[in-house]
Amino acid sequence: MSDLSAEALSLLQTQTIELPSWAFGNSGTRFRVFTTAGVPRDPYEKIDDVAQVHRLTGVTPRVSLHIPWDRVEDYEALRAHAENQGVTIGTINSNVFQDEDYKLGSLANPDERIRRKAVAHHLECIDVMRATGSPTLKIWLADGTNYPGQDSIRARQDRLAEALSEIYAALDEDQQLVLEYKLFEPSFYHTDVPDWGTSLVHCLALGERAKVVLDTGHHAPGTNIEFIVAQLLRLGRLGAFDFNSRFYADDDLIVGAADPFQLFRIMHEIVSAGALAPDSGVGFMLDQCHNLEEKIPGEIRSALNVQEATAKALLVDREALAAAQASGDVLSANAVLMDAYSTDVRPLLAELRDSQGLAPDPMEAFLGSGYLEKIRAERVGGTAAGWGA
Ligand code: LRH
Ligand code: MN
Ligand code: MN
Repeated sequence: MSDLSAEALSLLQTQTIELPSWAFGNSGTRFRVFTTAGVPRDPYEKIDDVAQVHRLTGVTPRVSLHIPWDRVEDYEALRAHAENQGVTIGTINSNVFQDEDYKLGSLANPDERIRRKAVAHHLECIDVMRATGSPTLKIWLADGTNYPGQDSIRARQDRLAEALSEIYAALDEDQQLVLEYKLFEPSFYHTDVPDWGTSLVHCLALGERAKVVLDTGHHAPGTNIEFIVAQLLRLGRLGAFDFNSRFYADDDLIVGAADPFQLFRIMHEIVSAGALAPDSGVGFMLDQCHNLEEKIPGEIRSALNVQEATAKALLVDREALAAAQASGDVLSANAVLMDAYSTDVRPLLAELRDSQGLAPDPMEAFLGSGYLEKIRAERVGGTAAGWGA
């Protein structure tokens, strides 16, 4: 198929992208949560929509849940529902940022009672992992301060390290923890886990089953994200991506929309390190909100953007690249990458889908399927993604 080697094609076929349950609910800005007709009313219906994206794209067989946004009575029933729909439950995200008690932080809070409450929430998440078969606990903390002197930066790191080690110790042998970082927001003076270095320091102290999660929206403008990817892969500590696009801050726009070239450069590092294989331990997840566009088409577009960037990265002529690099031929080396990036891989992917019994154009297939009309008629009173709940 096209210029892809048989090996590259089989790697492309095994790539999977995990979808966030919250991408399917109503969302908005800090000014307004907008409503979209037909959005899911509960976690069961969010899973139905994930399964619909998977049926059409063939590459999204897992869903991330966020607790308590996706809290249900019976998690085993939720797991069975997912499996009946042909998908599984992937990462469990904790949430210690929407409770009055967490005003001054969660795991790094100066108040022992609140730290205990935040640890207990993570233990609940580990129970949810057991019931749903989820292998990964994802932690993102809103912890930080707004004013110099508000709290001790160093004491907060110590409290955080202690709380994380308690959570890590509660994991089963076949479970892992991924720690997400974010430059700023909601804290504006300092954030307790602001960068990959801080996340890595905590993960190294915890043990081998603690890894860094890289949200592409959580960096300063101009940050070379593929450098971070290469470094974490080198150290075996890249646990997962939260893919999305940013123009300014944590915009949560469709991955590959703002900067498809950056997505390609990231995937080039992944392919170069052999980290695309399903057993590489790197999770490819989306973390997005569709404020203006329809949710399901937004997720289809996102999955296709990741797939296209991956196909382009697989097209890189690695032998020619290595030769140009070894001989110091700067322009030829750059041209090898640009040739791959400039290739239109859409026909190749359409052909691949056709060979897998899928519609060549998943977006067109979805829009013609009647699914949107059906959920708009059936689902009345859909829920917010979480932010506006
Ligand atoms: C924080 C974040 C984190 C949360 C998600 C909803 O900005 O990226 O991953 O869990 O958004
Ligand atoms: Mn994220
Ligand atoms: Mn974010």
